[in-house]
Amino acid sequence: MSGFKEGFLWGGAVAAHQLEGGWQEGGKGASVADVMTAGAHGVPREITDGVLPGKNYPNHQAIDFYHRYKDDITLFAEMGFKCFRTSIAWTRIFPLGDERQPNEAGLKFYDDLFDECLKHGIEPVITLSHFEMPYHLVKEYGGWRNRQVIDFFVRFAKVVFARYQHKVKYWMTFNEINNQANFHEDFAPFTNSGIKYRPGEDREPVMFQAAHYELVASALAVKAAREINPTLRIGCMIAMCPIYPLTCAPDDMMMAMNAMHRRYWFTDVHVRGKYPQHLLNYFARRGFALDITAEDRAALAQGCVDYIGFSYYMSFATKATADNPQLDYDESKSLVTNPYVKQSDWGWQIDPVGLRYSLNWFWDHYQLPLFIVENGFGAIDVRESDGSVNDQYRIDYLSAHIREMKKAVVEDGVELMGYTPWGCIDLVSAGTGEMKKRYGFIYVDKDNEGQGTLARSRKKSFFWYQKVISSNGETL
Ligand code: P53
Repeated sequence: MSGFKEGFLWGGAVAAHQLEGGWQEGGKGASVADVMTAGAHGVPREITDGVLPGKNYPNHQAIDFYHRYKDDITLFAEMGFKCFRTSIAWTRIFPLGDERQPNEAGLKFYDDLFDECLKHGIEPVITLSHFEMPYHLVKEYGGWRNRQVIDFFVRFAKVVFARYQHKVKYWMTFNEINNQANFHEDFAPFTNSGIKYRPGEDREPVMFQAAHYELVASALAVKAAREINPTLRIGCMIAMCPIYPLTCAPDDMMMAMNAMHRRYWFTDVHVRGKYPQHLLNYFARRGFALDITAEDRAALAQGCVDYIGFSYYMSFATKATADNPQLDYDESKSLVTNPYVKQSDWGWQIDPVGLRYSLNWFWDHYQLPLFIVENGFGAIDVRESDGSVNDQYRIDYLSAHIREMKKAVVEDGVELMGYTPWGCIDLVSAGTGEMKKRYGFIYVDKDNEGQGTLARSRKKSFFWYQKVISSNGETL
């Protein structure tokens, strides 16, 4: 093969809460994203106890895609998108999360959105849960600490599979389910699982328990999808930051291997339907008594995913230290700077070769089709007086990554379904809540304080990506 296959899914990716806005329209309920304030690089987003007056909640309006999606999809079509990855806001369909009947106005919104995509020949690719679970489930049930949430999620999944089965073929269950491996910080436990830790709580077993319930819910959703319509394809979604050893010292290598175990075991369960032995041994060593039933194990075995969706932004590095004889990985402490790569303004290590490595790593481990559903460069854009944005740095980042992706396909023989760069239109950053951390090919006139006309304009990268798609990845 000399290049990307026919029908390769070029497109772009977003998530409902980061662009829709309309947070109370059409009967929508509040989600975890609606109680997070704006932060900045080094300033964490505040998670408030409900929506409080006087705070800045950037996701409430976001970029108003809820009202402007037709124009935005027209711009995606102009770039030549073959697919568009977004998520369904769970709170549009089940505003509280524990209702028996779905909200018709929310269902209708996504019918219209998907019809609009299909009209332009753009295939929707849909994530079920992308950092936006109903806040009511957090307050009343403790989020994914609670086994009952499995039933609520599976009900939601069945409703949307049945409703959209003829419009959406490719689905993913939980976005970046493995972010919560970083359980010492507050962001990932809350966005992944609606978990707020209590002071002094032993966080790690709580994370494993929540992740287990999500994995069971994911497996039950996969099974349900097959029963509803066997042509549906359901993937997992993993945040891939490969972890390199800082040196070739054997202990550094083992530290990196353990770190990979601790960040990527989620994929083993999604793909193989069972826990890897290293993790069961770790639970035993740490004395974690988790609620994992025989019924759960059967569900996991029957709900293995069809493909692996993953995000790739950066690689990590780690090293062994004398105070850690078991070489246990703690993401909040174990990472070191890689001296061989540069970083973005937000400290993300830029490593295109790491994408080729990641593709090979997934392929060697799992032999399932892969889908790069996020990749991109968050940067500060400057708009010239004529309105143009000369984002050559973004073009450089993306073209370097596509080159490595091509090597993985052409030279290494990895099976790759598609590529959807993140934030194809500027949107609210998940990690910081900022607008100024931009990823888009399309500029949106809005700043960190929420000021701006929300007008859309094409950046230099817009025209570049248009050529990438029309040449099927040959013109970079
Ligand atoms: P932002 C951390 C590490 C890698 C990906 O991130 C991450 C995160 C969380 O911040 O999230 C994914 O907006 C996520 C998107 C997110 C995107 O990467 O923090 O799936 O929702 O916007 C970029 O720059």
